Amino acid sequence: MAVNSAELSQIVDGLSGDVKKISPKYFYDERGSQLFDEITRLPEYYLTGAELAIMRDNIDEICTLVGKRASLIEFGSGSSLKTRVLLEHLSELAAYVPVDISKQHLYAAGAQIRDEFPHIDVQPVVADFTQPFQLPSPAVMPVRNIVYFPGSTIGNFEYDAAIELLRVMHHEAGEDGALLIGVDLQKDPALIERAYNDSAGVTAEFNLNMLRHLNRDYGANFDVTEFAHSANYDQDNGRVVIELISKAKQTFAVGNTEFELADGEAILTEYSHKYTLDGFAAMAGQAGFRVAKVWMDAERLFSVQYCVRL
Ligand code: SAH
Ligand code: AVI
Repeated sequence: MAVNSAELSQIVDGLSGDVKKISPKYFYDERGSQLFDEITRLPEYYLTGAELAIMRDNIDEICTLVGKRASLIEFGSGSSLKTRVLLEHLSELAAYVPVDISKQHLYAAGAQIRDEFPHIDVQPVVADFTQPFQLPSPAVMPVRNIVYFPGSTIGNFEYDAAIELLRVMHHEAGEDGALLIGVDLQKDPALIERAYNDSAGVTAEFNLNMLRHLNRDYGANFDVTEFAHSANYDQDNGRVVIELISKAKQTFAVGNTEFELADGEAILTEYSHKYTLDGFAAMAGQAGFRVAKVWMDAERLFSVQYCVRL
């Protein structure tokens, strides 16, 4: 497979700063997407269960807000798990457009959705949603676009990048459109930390798999056995800091560029921000959205929010 030179430069740049970092989008090769699916089934990972419960408990109201003949455009659709609740209940949909960077996984999920919902026009798009990409034109003209962004994937973006991404969604939603988004909430730090340090070690495997992905597709030579998973909740900044910690002094290369790591030095692989309702509303406001409706689970662990244009 030819190495994508823009992505290679992005990886090398990220590893060249004072804090070494790699974008979380590199978690998601085929194995990474499967590992994420496993994470969603872990007892410690409260996010998925809470979000599914919110969707099921409020599906009639959500469907009324979505309305008829909308095009449902999902950013980072993965296995489209939560989307099925919507697809089962939306009586008329102009199209379902799942957008994801993880190609094989997206196509497999798209094919399965087509089998399960043969009446729905499913149009998968392989794209990095942080870069400009083309949306397909559905066979039936949609009345409006609903951008769906479940899972609290917004939390994997730093403040400015999150606003930029919300602005892209604002643009894709268009004049009459809206955003339906899953937003994880601040809570007991111990509960949050457990979700990212599961006892079965699946999150650790997910984190380490990023190095395998870079070795296979980007000409890196990480020794995966020389890294350990780490996830700590930084309460001051309301975010989980997920890192790979070097177990020894070592060198590695990505393409032709060599790097040194001290024993105990970290590579930052992901932030997972947790929000207050006010904090998210302010951020959405910066991108031109007003939060029109918030649903939460009984324990107020997670929220699903319906945002319209200001
Ligand atoms: N929405 C699903 C999956 C969340 S996991 C759920 O809630 O369960 C995050 C998903 O976003 C993965 O499928 C990953 O491949 C995708 N993703 C992450 N960064 C992306 C990017 N920059 N562009 C496109 N897809 C991305
Ligand atoms: C996709 N995203 C919202 C997940 C999260 O919880 O931040 C990714 C993840 N990282 C570790 N576990 C799950």
